[in-house]
Amino acid sequence: MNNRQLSDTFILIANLSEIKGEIIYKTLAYRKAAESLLSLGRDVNEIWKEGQLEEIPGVGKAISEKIDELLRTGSLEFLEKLEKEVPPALAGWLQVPGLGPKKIALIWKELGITTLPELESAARAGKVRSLPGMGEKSEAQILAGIESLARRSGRLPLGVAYPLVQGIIAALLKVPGVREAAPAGSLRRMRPTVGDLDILAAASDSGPVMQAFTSLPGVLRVLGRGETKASIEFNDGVRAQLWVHPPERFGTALQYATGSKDHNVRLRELALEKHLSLSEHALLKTDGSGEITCATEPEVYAALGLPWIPPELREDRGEIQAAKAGKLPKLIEVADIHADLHVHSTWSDGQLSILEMARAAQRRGMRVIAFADHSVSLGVANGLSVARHKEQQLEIAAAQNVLGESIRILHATELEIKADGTLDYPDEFLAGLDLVVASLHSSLRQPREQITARLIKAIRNPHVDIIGHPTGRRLIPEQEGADLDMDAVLAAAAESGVALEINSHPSRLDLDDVTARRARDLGIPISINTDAHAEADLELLNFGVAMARRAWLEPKDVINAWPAKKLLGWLKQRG
Ligand code: DGT
Ligand code: CA
Ligand code: ZN
Repeated sequence: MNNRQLSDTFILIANLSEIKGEIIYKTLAYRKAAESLLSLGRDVNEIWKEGQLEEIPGVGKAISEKIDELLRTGSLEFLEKLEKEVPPALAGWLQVPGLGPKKIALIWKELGITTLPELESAARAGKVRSLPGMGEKSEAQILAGIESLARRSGRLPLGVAYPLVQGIIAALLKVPGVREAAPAGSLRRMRPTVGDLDILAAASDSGPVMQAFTSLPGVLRVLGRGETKASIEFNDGVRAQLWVHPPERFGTALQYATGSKDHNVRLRELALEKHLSLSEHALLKTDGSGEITCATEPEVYAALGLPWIPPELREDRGEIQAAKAGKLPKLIEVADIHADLHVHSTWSDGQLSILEMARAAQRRGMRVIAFADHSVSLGVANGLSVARHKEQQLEIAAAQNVLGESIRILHATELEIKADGTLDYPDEFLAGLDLVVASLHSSLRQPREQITARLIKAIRNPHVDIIGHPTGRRLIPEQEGADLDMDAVLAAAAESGVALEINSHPSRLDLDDVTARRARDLGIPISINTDAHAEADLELLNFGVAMARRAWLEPKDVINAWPAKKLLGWLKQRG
C-alpha cells in the first residue's frame, strides 16, 4: 500500500465511524493521520521499515498499529468489523454537500437505503422530507448536493501531486545518462489541482529512462510509449507522462511541456511574427536556415525577444503582453515572507506549544507569528473561552520572554463567524487582541444572499484584520466553497481595509489565484498564512506563495512580506 491508499483507508474509517456515531475526537484523529500521510513527502513503507511510524505527525500508538497491520497483511480487521456495522457505500454520501453523518445515519436506518442512486430516487419521491428533523428544504439541498457532486472535477490536488512528482524525479535522476529531470505541465505552473503529472527528462538516449519510468513501483499499466513520450497509470488511477529530449534541447522541450496550451499558442503566434516556428521539438527558422537550439528556457524566451516568464504566470492572462512591455511583476517569493499570521497551538487543535511553534517558525526565518487558535464555538477544535485566552496570554508572554527580540509573538484568534452572522467574542474583548482572523467553518451551504451578508458583516467589524480562507472551499476532500457574491465581498473588503487570506494549506488554497488578483487590483491587502497545526505544516508556505504568484502579487501586496514595523503599525492602526 502506498501513502495515498493508506490515507484513503483512514478517511474511510473516519467517515464510517462518524456515521456510526463515534465521538468526534476519535474521527478527527483518523482524519489528521490521513492528511499527514498524504503530505508526508516520503514513502510510508520506508518509515515503517525504519520502525519510525510514530514520528509521523498525528500518528500515535493506535494508528501506527493499524498502519503496521495494513502494510503487513494488506487488510485491517478493525475496518472489516466496522464495514459489517456500517455499509461502506454510505461513506460516499459524505461527499454530498449538505449531508452530514447524522443525517446519513437517519436516512439509512429509516429508509433502509445505502447507495447514492437510491438516495436520489428517495429524495425525488419526497421520502426524505418526512423524516424527523428533515423537511422540504433539506431534501432539496440533498438533491442539489448530488447534482454538484456529479460536476466534480476528478483532478488531483496539487498538495498530493507535488510529492508524487518529486519522488518520480528522484527515481529518474538515478538512471544512468539522465542529465536533468523537472516537473512540467500544470504542476510546474502550480495550479491548485492537476489533471495528470507531466515530467521532462534530459537524456541523449531515451531508452533507459523510459524503461525506468514505465516500471516505477505502483504502475498499473503503460498507456503509451514512443520515442520521446511515455505515459502510465498508477494503481490509484493517477496518470503520469514523461517527455524525454536531448540536453541541448531541454529548454525548448521544457517550455513546450510546461504550457499552458493557451500560453503556448500565443507564443507560437509571436514566433511566427519573428519568422520562427516553435514546436514541441525545436525552435526553427521558417526560411529553412536552421534551428536555434535552447538548452535552457530563458534562451527560448530571449529568441522571441522576451524576458523569461515565470511558469505560474503562463496562463495567457496578459503575461506575454506584459513581458513585451517590460512590465512583468516582480513576483513574491517564499524568502520575502517574514510573518505567519495564522497558526494553531495546543491551546486549540494544534500539536505544538506556543514556544515550540514560535521556535519552529523562527528557524524558518519568521520575525512575527500570530497564534490564531480557534474561538469558543468551534467545540470540535477545542475552541478557547475568554477565560482560557487570559491563560494563553500568560504563556505567550512567557514564550516571548524566552525568545526575546528574535520573533514577535502575537496573541490572535481564529474567530468563528457564526451561522447567524454574529461573532464569537464581544467587541471589547476583540479590541484587546493583537490580531483577529475571522473565518467561516460552519453552515457553508447557506443561500448566497445570507452567507454573503454574513461574511460582509465580519469584514465590516473594525476589529477584524484578516478574513481566513474566505470561501471555505476544500480541495481535499473536494468541496465547493460558499456561494458568495464575490463582487460584493471584494467591494466591502476594499472599503473596510481588511486583508483577505491566501491559505497555504493544499487542502484549501483559498483565495484562489483569480480572485486574489482581483482583490489586489482593488487595493485589498493579501495575507499568506500556513494555518499550521504542526511543525511540518510550516513547509506548506510555498503553496500559498505559489497561489500569490499565480495572482501576479508582489511583496508590497502581501502584508506578511512587509517589514515587521510596517505590519505591526498596520495592525495597531486597525485597532
Ligand atoms: P492538466 O494536466 O489538465 O492539469 O493541464 P496541463 O497544462 O498539464 O495540460 P496537459 O497535461 O494536457 O499537457 C501538458 C502540456 O503539454 C501543456 O501544459 C502544454 C503542452 N500541450 C499539450 N497539448 C498541447 C497542444 O495541443 N498545443 C500546445 N501548444 N501545447 C500542448
Ligand atoms: Ca498535465
Ligand atoms: Zn480555519
